[in-house]
Amino acid sequence: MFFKELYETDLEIFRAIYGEAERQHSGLELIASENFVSLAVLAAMGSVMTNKYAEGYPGKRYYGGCKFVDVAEELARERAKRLFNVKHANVQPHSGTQANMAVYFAVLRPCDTILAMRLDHGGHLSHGSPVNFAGKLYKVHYYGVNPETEVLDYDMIRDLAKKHRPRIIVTGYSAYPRGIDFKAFREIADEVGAYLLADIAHIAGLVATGFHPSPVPHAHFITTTTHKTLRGPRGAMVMTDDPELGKLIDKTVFPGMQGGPLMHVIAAKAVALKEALQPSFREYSQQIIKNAKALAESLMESGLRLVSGGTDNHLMLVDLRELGISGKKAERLLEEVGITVNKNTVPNDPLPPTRASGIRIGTPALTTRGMREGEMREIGRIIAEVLKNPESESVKEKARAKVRELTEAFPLYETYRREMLRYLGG
Ligand code: DSN
Repeated sequence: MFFKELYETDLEIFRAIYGEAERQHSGLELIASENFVSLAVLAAMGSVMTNKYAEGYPGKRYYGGCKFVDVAEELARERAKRLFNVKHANVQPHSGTQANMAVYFAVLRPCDTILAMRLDHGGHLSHGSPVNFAGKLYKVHYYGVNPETEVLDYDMIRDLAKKHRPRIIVTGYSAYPRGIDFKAFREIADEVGAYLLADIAHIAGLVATGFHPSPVPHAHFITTTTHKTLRGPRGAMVMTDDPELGKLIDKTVFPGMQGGPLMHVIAAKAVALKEALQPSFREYSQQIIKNAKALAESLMESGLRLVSGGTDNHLMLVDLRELGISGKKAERLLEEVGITVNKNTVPNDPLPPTRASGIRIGTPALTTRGMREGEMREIGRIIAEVLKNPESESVKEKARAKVRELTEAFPLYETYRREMLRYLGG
């Protein structure tokens, strides 16, 4: 790392980065979409590959000097294909939304119909929210979870598909704690002649290691971010098992919607994908799920209600309505004791997303720190205590002390922080 140069050039940014490293170490990160990358991934991201223009694809660039960035992109593509057992991968999209945009632009025309999950039931903005480009360009119809069970209801989805005849059906969610039957989705898509897009951003690491069923070969398109359960740099990919659709995706990403790819990020994606191909990543994924189950049980034993009564993946949704506090307030209360979560709507939420009636909690980041079921049970008890006693300063004080104990026992980025602190005179 080049801390000396950063320190001498820009002390304000140096301090902000140090502050963030300390914040990550000294808090309990339970945002379901976040994780901690390895130093190897960090090194690739902070590399000279950021300097290189490489419009096009390996072997077919619009710039000279692409010999080494070609190596990086080829490795990323090959590793993605191997990890997900799929025939084609485009590793250039800068974000999950842009990956989804590539799929829509490849097969939809403006005003075509999308069928996707409602945002307040766990869908994503880019699946057709009216405030997102997808909702503005396309006609969107929504499905939701079953009101009784709070899980996907494939008969209901089939009826909606038959009624609205979408050109594409979107599955894969941002806040859904249960498994997805991709085969059932494909059958519905086939019945109405629709494409199927599986956005596996949240569950990619679990899919890659076999702890969630794979959308391959069922989905025509698979999109994922690379920074959630996959534990790579911030970015995304589009995959397909159909080589013809793969060509269409490549053309759509470049020159269709992006210019120069972020080659340093693509190099970091390659590193993360190599890490994900190791046996230790399989153990990691399994532990994410064990941890989520232990945390969910602890929260429920402490009297909190979870949407759908638990979790099968890396996340859970706490419905706060019985406690009489909003998601916004719960997020703030937990932040005060060093626990980071995000407010989240629950199905049919009476509150707007800016306040929301729930919080979303996920275990990928703390599992990376090495925490196991015992720590999860303790964290569940701390969360429940704080939320049930929102006005109690003594409860918060005790919670802060316990959070400190846990974070000190599982240090994060220790050498990185120590190295930075040397310049700050610590
Ligand atoms: N995918 C969202 C999340 O789950 O946090 C961010 O867009």
